[in-house]
Amino acid sequence: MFENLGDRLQNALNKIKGYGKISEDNIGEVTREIRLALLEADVNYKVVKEFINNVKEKALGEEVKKSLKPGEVFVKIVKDELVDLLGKEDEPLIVVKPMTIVMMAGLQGSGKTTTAGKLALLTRKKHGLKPLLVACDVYRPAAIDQLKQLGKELNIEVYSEGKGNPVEIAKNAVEYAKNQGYNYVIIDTAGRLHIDEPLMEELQNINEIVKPNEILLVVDSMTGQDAVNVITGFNEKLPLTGAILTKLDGDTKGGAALSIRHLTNIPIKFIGVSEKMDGLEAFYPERMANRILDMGDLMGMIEKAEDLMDDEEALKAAEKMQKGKFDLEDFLTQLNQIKKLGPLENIIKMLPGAKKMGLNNVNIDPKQMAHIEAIVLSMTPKERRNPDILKASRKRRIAKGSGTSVEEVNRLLKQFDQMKQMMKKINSGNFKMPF
Ligand SMILES: Nc1nc2c(ncn2[C@@H]2O[C@H](COP(=O)(O)OP(=O)(O)OP(=O)(O)O)[C@@H](O)[C@H]2O)c(=O)[nH]1
Ligand SMILES: [Mg+2]
Repeated sequence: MFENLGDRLQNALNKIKGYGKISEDNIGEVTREIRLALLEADVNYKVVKEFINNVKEKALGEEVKKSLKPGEVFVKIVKDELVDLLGKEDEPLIVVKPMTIVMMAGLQGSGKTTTAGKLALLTRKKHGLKPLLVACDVYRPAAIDQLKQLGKELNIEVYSEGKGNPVEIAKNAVEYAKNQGYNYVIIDTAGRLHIDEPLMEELQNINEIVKPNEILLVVDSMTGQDAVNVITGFNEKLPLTGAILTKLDGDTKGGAALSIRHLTNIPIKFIGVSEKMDGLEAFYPERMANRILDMGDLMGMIEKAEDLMDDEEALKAAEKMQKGKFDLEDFLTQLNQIKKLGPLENIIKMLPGAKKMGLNNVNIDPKQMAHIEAIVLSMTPKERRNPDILKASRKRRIAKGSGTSVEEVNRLLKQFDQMKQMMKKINSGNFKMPF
């Protein structure tokens, strides 16, 4: 996500960090590089121009002159400007009313149907809402089945009348939702290759009749420069309340994201980061700017962990760690929790300075994780609680049982020991993060 842009911005900013003085002359090269980086990432040229002007104006202002570390203040200015571009304040991501109606809009293939499913799952899981999906794409033959399939997978009801008038279907669906106790109605609509009159009219009609609380524009982030036309086209015809950028997991330059807010003033609320139903993330401008500039996204990392981990288990483990009583039995529980987080690489990337430490491209071999788990599983509960009793013959048995070698068993035990030492250090307050 934004990797190329991030690299280039970081390179430009690294140069200026050490500057003792900032003047019109010496920031010329850096601002030129920032300008190119943004343009090459497909950020709209008007947006880039204003970005650079703002940065220059602030950089040559009084505050920077007075500062002892002007280079670092410059980096901060660029970061703040980036946050501004991405959306400034955090918006309420989910509108919650006694009955919320959401309409999805967007071009063909942008990800409306998939995102409708993801949103339904998220509102149920995170906000405890009762979502109902509504099939209003009556044109594409397989569209209704696609939504029904998602509904089945998620165990969320799909309201459908087959082919018919989308406006009527939407109206009936809201009635149905009220009667059945649903409180979050998500209307999936048809897409077109280009913005055309009949599509817009249909969406406007649905809007007039069911009066959605939210109209979310789904934008494929691979669209590049043209995204701006799509976004302004929809924005002129419909009172959009937010945008969702999909396919940010793909090979996208990201510029569309950096232009939406500035050109339309609608907030980006979510980003799609995988094809799977849990691949929808809340969009926070500040966190995204941090990620782009390799300043890490610790909040995101913690939230992700909190979402997936079992609170009670985590608390128990933390307590044991504090008391220095963490054993291999606990380690096994932790391994299982970590597995729930998905590929570890994705988590490590969110650390501040991950790129600088070369951690953005690490490959954690799932086989190695499996070996570790097999070794611990081949121990008896007594051995896990008390690894000191592991002498040569026991180690041989464990190696054989787990299909590994005695060296591997030894390595794991050594690593576990080191981990325990580190925990002790952390607990005694003698530990400093390496960044
Ligand atoms: N990798 C990735 N794929 C996505 C994401 N969102 C959607 N897709 C894929 O994009 C394709 C199109 O998604 P749909 O949800 O069918 O798009 P749509 O807007 O409903 O399309 P129409 O109904 O034809 O207008 C599907 O193959 C989805 O799996 C995402 O965030 N990441
Ligand atoms: Mg669809």
